[in-house]
Amino acid sequence: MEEFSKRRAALANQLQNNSVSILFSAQLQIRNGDAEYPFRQQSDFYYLSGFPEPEAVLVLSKDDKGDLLFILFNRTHDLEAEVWTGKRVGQEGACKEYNADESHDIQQIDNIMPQILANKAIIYQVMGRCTEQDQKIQIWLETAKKRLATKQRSELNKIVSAPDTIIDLAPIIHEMRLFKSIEEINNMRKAAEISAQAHLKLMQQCKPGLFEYQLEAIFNAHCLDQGCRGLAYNSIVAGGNNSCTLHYTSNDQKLMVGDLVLVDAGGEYNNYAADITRTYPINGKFTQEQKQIYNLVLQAQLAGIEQVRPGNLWDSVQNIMLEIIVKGLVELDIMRGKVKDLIHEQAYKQFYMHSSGHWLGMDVHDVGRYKTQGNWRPFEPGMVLTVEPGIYISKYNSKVDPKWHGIGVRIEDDILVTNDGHEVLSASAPKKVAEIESARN
Ligand SMILES: [Mn+2]
Repeated sequence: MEEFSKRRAALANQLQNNSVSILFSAQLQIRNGDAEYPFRQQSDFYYLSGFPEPEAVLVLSKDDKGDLLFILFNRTHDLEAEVWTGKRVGQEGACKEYNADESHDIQQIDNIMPQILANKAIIYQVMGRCTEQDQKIQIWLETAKKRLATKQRSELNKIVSAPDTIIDLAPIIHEMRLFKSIEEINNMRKAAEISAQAHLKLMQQCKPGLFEYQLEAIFNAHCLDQGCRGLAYNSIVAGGNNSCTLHYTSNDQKLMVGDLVLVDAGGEYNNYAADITRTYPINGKFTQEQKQIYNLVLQAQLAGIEQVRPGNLWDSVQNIMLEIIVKGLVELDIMRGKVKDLIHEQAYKQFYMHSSGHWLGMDVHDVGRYKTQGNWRPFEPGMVLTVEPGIYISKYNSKVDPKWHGIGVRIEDDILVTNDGHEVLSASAPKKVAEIESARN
């Protein structure tokens, strides 16, 4: 819990005196009828509190001397409800286990929040995430103003005021979240290792005749068995031409001899995501064409990963990968023209239509800016990103020789920027042709 205290202190250092920061937990979401989706805490809220329950609000109150008060509103003990849905942390637990200075019953928040806001100058909140939450803060502010107006009349010589400035909290927290601490890196390493081993298992057990969802089942089982409480996102298991649909998630088709299967899947460990893609032949052996496309994507990915080191700019990864992919496609006579022109005209977009990757953390497409002041930002130690080039040749692309049809390849790894370069967190999932072919049981 000390880690969370440190984060609150680091955030507070960036907040102005005389301010109140307000952050809402995630809410339970209905799946259908009265059944709920599994609860997943809102990432910013978890980052600052470690608190695992819904119906909670985190408040950081910073006074005019700069002293910080951590106030948590959360559910109170309710023996009857706890019989149904399990033990709650309660107010005492919030203080003892989660280091809150004060904890109040969430039912009291409409009464207490206006008191907390009184005589403060600034509200920090995450703006525009949820209308209902934005409105609640407005109501607390209104109530605070009304109460103060009454007070002002009765205590004429006291200076009382309500906040008159609202600042978005999200960019401040998100810049912090972009740089992972040692504890966070350990969680991410674990998520990546479990997921990489799951990918290896799929390679070993894949065979023609299985359905896509059966590979998905093996992946999920391995992650849950190893301590992930869920997946970081919906798995993509795409056989044959389905691999050319970037976010294919129906996963309900039969895997056919001679096709590739693309699996983009990652477990979530302690709320930290892995995001790994591997592509391999369903019957264990690449055809000539599949191998040519695969090795081209792999060559691009390895060169892209090489660019990940402190000081290099975000777009250096995509630039080198594009050059390799376009040059390769021209050599294979899949594209025609000058490499430079094809890149400039973005002609490659019919085969490679996405970016080089994204930040990775608690959210699979994690928070953090990619540009500062209009320029691509340089890599710095502690950042984690994916590098995931792909080539997708749909059977519907009539301009291409049919021998290439239905070949969709993406290779994706999770990369930590270190002091002198990078570490591939997902390295234990095989990706060389020979490794993949020999992985089959
Ligand atoms: Mn990804």
